[in-house]
Amino acid sequence: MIYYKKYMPCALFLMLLTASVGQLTAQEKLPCLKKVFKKDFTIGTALNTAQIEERDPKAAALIAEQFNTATPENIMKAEIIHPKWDTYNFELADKMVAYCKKNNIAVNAHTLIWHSQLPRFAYGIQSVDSFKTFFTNHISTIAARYDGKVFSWDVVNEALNEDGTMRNSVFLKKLGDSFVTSAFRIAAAAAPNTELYYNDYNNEQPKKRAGCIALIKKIQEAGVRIDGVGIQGHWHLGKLPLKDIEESIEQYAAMGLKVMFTELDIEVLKRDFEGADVSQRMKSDPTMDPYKNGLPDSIQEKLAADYEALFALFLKHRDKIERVTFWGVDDGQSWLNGWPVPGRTNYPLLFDREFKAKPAFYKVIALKK
Ligand code: 9MR
Repeated sequence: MIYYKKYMPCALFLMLLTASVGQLTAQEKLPCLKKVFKKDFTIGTALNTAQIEERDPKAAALIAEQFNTATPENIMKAEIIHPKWDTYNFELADKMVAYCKKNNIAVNAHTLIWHSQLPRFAYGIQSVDSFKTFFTNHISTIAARYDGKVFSWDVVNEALNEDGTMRNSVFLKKLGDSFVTSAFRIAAAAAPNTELYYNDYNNEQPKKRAGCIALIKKIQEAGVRIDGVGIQGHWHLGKLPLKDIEESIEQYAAMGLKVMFTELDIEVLKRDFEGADVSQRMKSDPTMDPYKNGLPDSIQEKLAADYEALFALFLKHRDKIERVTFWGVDDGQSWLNGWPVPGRTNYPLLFDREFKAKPAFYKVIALKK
């Protein structure tokens, strides 16, 4: 990828940061994730609209300096990019592609087929034939438009239940369980120059992993191209499933797949279930939001230790891992401030709300020293 060839010096980031927040001196050098892990895997972030439009100069400087790949957090999802049967809205996706090109960032496009964030009209389609037409047009129009402009696509997102069976989505109901293979077949024809991935959460867990392996085998046995699998990685402080993650890396790689961690964050607040099913919610009460005024050092250290253990495992399997993407640039952006309880103050990423590197950042970097 040409995007990886040119890197702006980290010193520029330092100067901007020094000027804007006044917390680093010109002598201090903040290491760059994308450079430190250059020989291991690419380092990504999710980008929201404000970031794509460069509304905050501090975020803009940090993104360009730290990351060499990015995933649109929402703007390429069907409800935004394909709001009506015959209307596509490419404005924001085009902006993202241009922004990333300018900053030497490879785009992982997200996502073609997902049961969530579908446009309203899709739920109203009655006949199977019309649904097939919607499905085919949606994938081929969007995948063809961005072929050669994005590096990869999450072709299908979250098609599985926790027990490894197929989720009872509108796609399953209308098209049957071959819809996943069909989606990859259509995407491969429309986007021959784009890598194609299956993406899910909890697919490192043994039962869901077995379902994921069976699903991908079906695609491979049909002679349809699939290049990799994404493990989202929405995990919890002190509960990293390291053994399951390691087994998953090995088993997916043994199928000839590239392995990616696609939506990494570590939740520090209370939640009584695992995963990232956006339809699940919990009641709000003050005890659910204990760190409104800052994260205690003890929790900060635990977070750093978790990230250190995770990246040590990633490095051990650097030959199989293609990309590690954080689900957001800084803690202020994280979707975990709003889910499963609205309005909490969460701390799941490597950069804080002022875009300052947290202890977890330095622990991860120190693994390469
Ligand atoms: O981070 C995204 C958030 O802004 C949206 O409100 C949410 C809506 O469904 O989707 C979030 O991103 C999800 C991703 O697309 C797929 N895996 C789970 C992510 C977190 O919910």
